[in-house]
Amino acid sequence: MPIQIIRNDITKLNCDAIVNAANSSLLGGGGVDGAIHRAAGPELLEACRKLGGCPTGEARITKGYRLPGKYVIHTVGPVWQGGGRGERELLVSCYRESLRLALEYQCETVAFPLISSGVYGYPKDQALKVAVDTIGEFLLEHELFVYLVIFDRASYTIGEKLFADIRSYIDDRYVELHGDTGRSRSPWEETSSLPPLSSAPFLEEPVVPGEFEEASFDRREPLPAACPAKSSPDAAGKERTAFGKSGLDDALAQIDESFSQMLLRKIDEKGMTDAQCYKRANMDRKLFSKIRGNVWYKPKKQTAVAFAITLELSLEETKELLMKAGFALSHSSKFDIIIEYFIENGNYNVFEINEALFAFDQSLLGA
Ligand code: AR6
Repeated sequence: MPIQIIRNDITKLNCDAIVNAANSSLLGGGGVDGAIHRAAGPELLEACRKLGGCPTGEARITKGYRLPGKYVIHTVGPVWQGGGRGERELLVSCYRESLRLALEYQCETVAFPLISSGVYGYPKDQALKVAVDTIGEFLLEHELFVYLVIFDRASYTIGEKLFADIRSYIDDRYVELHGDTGRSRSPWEETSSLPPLSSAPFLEEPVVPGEFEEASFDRREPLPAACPAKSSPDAAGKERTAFGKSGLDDALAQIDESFSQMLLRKIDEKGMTDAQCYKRANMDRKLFSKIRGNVWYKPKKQTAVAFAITLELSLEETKELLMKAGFALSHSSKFDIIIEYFIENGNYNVFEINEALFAFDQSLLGA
């Protein structure tokens, strides 16, 4: 199951559990701790008193009281002391222990703040990497939906060099595209052609009724007789012209491999199991079942790209897979150029790509 990075106030999220970056007394404080206690009401403090504190790197659970979610998992992150005092291990332990508690309490959705990255001073970029790596690793083995909640934009900074590299890569591709046509508009003036980041997972594009009437047919089976060519003799004549002698029926009978078929073929060729593939792609099992069960399934572009990345497809293969879902990679979109940048650099880490997409205000890959 996937991890999704969102920008939001954690107290507003309706998850089974939200995680609190507490201190070892568990008696409240500033930052996200203060916000959670304010939103949950005084009963939370009463419940915390009974827990008798919590050592650094461990976690405890209480109810959520007036919060939208059922539980609050309180974990105590390390105070940053330069990195040589076991801070990383303790922070990893905070995420693991919290996730373990969430599973024990049958939570399906959990939201984390960026633990230790505020008052406790853990450098934000490193705190983010620990969070993403640890949660990502845990989710390879367990079924949970995890939100990593970023409160302030500064928390989400990819390395300066990577940012500069991607930016100049985008500039170069843009110049390639717009260089000959008078004034070359900078990509930084445009508004994104993609939807803005949202606090909820993107909805998968449904199969449009009628558009994929043959959805349940295997492509090797003959297509159903209900073709538009039957509507009038005139229309039939036009289609014969467009498709040559054999007509529309024959053309459709030779329809190419679909997105779903190519995806499943590539998974086999790479020697992966379905589960390995959808988990690495940061994808939900249910969504993958839909794709597997419907030969004409039309995914969202982010989903298709996430699979291409997981399967470590070349740029050409990525374009082919996208084309089968009706998409292209163009130099008119920052999202597309960033994807191209990572593929060309042989970096197929979905989480790192998402960090870059986030930094450039683009939609993220995966669920
Ligand atoms: N939603 C999501 N994230 C938030 C919110 C919010 N409402 N408010 C702040 N953050 P911090 P720590 C982010 O200081 O570093 C407390 O006093 C914030 O931007 O809350 O682990 C405790 O009692 C930052 O990125 O926690 C402890 O004494 C992240 O949450 C101490 O602070 C964590 O910042 C714990 O320090």
